[in-house]
Amino acid sequence: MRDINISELERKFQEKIDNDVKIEPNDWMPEEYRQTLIRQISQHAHSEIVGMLPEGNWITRAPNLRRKAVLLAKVQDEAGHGLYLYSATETLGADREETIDDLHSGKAKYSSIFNYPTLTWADMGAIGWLVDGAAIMNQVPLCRCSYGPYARAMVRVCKEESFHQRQGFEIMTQLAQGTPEQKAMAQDALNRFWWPALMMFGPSDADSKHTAQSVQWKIKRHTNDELRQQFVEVTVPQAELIGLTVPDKDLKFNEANGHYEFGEIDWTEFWEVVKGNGPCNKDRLDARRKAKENGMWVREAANAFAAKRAARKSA
Ligand code: FAQ
Repeated sequence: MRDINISELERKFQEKIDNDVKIEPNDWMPEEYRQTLIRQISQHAHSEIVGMLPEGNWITRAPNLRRKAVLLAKVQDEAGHGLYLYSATETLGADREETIDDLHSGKAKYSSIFNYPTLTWADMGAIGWLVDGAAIMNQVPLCRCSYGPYARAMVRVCKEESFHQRQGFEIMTQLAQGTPEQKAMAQDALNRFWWPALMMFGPSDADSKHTAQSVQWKIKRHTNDELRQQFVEVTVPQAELIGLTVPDKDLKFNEANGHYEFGEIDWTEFWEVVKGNGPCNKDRLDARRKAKENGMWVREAANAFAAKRAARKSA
């Protein structure tokens, strides 16, 4: 009897999804759908928070006041994105402290891209242009995700990411039009960030274990390879426009079908970084753990204040 009821609930749930009706926190949902969302949204939240570190590294060394103000605002935006996303996981019943502890223990994943170092100022341009550019390509379809709170959070996030992408492209444009040394610095940043940016879209469709189910549930609207291809289509002409060269000897425009073809991603490098063996994985987690320890007194003070106020109210 119970099985029949569950399959009826599942049928209605899938019917809603098929009709593009949003699933809201109090609606019935299959446990696997809930777990998939908690996994993806929490990894996304961790990426936003860890993603503050590579750019935070350059706030004190921005070349002028305007650049510094813009970078500071961008890094703060990323913190805001992380907070919306942690809140979205809470609507699914996840505990925020446990979610964050999973990041600090190394159990939870975050985007591979943030495990690469930011060596020069041009890296701020490359991150805005390529990393935020890839993030937008992935996140615009998430505005139509079947889960309401995630989809709505993505609307504002995408608007902000769009500003981030433009400020990065502006930095790259200026450097590419600058002195030969500045242009070389921009080219070097593109060389180092191009392939890791392509890896952000995740494993190839053949190796992606979650895509088929997530597409059926309309959590994902496109496959990893589809989004990666779109990113290449949009970004290669931008590089050409500012006189930079995409570091891929196999890249070519196929006149017959109107699409770019590009070289093979180094999947061994990708999985090594995902497993924790990238150039900065250890530094990134150490920095997050240290931030939690350093903020302990603030949380203790806030809790003590809240307890005192509650006691005063009930007296
Ligand atoms: N890095 O079966 P799939 C940003 C994992 S936000 C690390 O294809 P799925 C803003 C994946 O989790 C950037 N791990 O998985 C910003 C899974 O592991 P699991 C983050 C990766 O979920 C800009 C396994 O591989 N954006 O940049 C990666 O269907 C500048 C198998 O993969 C999001 O999180 C990777 N690149 O597709 C901030 C967007 N790729 O959980 C600061 C939302 C895959 O089974 C500065 N997420 N894995 O152990 C998504 O769209 C999806 O989760 C994908 C992966 C597309 C990332």
